[in-house]
Amino acid sequence: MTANHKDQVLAALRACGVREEELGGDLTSRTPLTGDSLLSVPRASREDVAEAIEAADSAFKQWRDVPAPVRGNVVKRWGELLTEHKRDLAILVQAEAGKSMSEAEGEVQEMIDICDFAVGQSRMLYGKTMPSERPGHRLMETWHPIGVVGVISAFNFPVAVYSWNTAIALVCGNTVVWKPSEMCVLSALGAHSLLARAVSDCDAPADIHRLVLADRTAGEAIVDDPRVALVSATGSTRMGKEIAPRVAQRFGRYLLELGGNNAAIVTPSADLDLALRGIVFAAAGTAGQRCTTLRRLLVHNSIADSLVPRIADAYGTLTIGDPRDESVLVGPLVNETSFNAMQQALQDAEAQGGEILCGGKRVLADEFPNAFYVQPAIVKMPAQTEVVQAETFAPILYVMTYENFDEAIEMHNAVPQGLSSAIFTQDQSEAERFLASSGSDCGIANVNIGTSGAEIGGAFGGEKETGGGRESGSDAWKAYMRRATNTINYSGELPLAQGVKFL
Ligand code: UN1
Repeated sequence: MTANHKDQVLAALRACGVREEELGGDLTSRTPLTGDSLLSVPRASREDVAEAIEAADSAFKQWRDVPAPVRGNVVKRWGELLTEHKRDLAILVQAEAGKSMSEAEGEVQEMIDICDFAVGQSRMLYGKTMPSERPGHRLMETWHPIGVVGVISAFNFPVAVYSWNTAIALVCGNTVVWKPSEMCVLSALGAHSLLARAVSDCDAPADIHRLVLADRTAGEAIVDDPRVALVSATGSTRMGKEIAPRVAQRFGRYLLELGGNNAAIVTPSADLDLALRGIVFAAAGTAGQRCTTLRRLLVHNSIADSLVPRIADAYGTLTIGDPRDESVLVGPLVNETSFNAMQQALQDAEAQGGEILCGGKRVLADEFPNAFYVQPAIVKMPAQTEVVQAETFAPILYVMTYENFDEAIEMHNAVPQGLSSAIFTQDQSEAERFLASSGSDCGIANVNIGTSGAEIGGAFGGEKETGGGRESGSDAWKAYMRRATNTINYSGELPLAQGVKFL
C-alpha cells in the first residue's frame, strides 16, 4: 500500500511538471494517512531565501510595467492547467493534508475559482475620480503594485490559500515568494510547477514567483526582509503575534489569517434537518482542521434535547479512515502533536465541568500505528470555560445552551477570536439581528449555512485575534496595491486649495 502510495504521489508530481532534480534532500514529506515518509526535497537555507527575494524583487521591476490584463493571462493559463491537473494536485493534497478526495478536489477547485476571479479583476483595478474644488482641475486615484508579497501558508489548506494570495498579487503587478507549511512541500511543488508552466507559456519573467521549502527560519527571513512589501500569513494566533510587530517595525504591511473559534447559534425556529447537516459538515469535515471549523454550538434550551442526540447519531454514521477509500468522510489528524492537543483539550474540558457525549477516541491504531485517526467529539459544557475559549485544531464540538437571544449573541462574541459564525433560524428578525452591527462580531457571518466552506468571491478573514486581514474576493485586492491620489491642473492658473493665497 505504501509503496503504491509513493508511486501514485510521484506520478502526480511528474504530471504537474515537477522535475527529478527538485526532489531528494533532507526535508521529508510524511503522509498523515499512514505516518510513513513519502519523498524528500532540498531544504532552502537562509541564503536561498534571500536569493529568492532578490530575484522576485528584480522581476518586480519588469512585471509592474506589464499591463494588468496581460498579467491576467498568466493567471488565466494557471487556471487552465489547474483544471487539467485537478486530480493530480488533489492526490498531493490528500497525501499531505489527509483530506477526502472530494475535499481535496474542492481545494483545487477553489484555486481555479480564484484564478477566474483574478483574471476578471485584472481589468477592474478601478480608481475613483472625484470632483476637484478648483476650476480646470481633475482629482483621481490610481492603484499601483507594491513589490514582493511573502506568502506563508498552513498545512490544512496547503495550496488554496496560497493561490488566493498569488493570483491576486500577480494581477496587481506584484511578485511572490511562497513559504508553504513544511508538512506539505509536495503539494507546494505541484502547485508551483503548474504556475511555472503558465509563466513560461506566457513568456512572463520566470522569477515573478519563487518557492522556498524550509522550516520556520525561512518564514522569519521573509518577515524581516525589507524587500518584502507585504507578508500574508496563515497560521496560529501565536504565530501572528510574532509576525505583526516584526513587520510593523520595518513599516511593512501584513495580512493575517489566524485562529478561529467559530460558533453557530440554533434558535427554536430553525429547520433542524438542515441545521443538522450544516453542523456535522462544519464540525467534523476535514477532521476539524479548517480555520472555519465549527467549534462551538449554542443551542436554545427548548431544542437541545432533540437536536444534540441527532448530531451524535449522525457522528456515529461518519466513515473514519484512510481517505484513499472514497467512502471515507473523515481522514486523520495531521500528526501526533495534534492528537495529543485534542486529548489534552478533552481532559481539560472534563476537568472544567464538561461531559463527553460522543467520540474523542483514537481508532484504527492497529492498522495505522503511526497515523492518528480519531472519532469527532461532542462535549457538553456548562459554560464557555478556558478550554472553550482556545482554538484546538481538532474535531471537538463544544455544546452550550442559552435561554434568550441576547444571551446567545453575547455568548457568541465572548471569545478572543473572530473568523466565522452562523445562525440557524427561520425567523427573519433573528437572522437580521445576527447580521447587524450588534450581532456577530466575526469577519464571516452566515444564515442557515455552516461556518466553513466559504466561496472565493467574498472577502475572507476575521476580526480580533484572527488578525483582521482579508484575502480572496470582493475588494481584498486593495491590500496588495498602493493608492496614489493625483491632482491634475489643466487650467493654466495656479489656484491653491482651501482658497489659500500665496505670492
Ligand atoms: C482555512 O481553513 O484556512 O471557508 C481556509 C473555508 C475554505 C477555506 C478555509 N473555503 O472553509
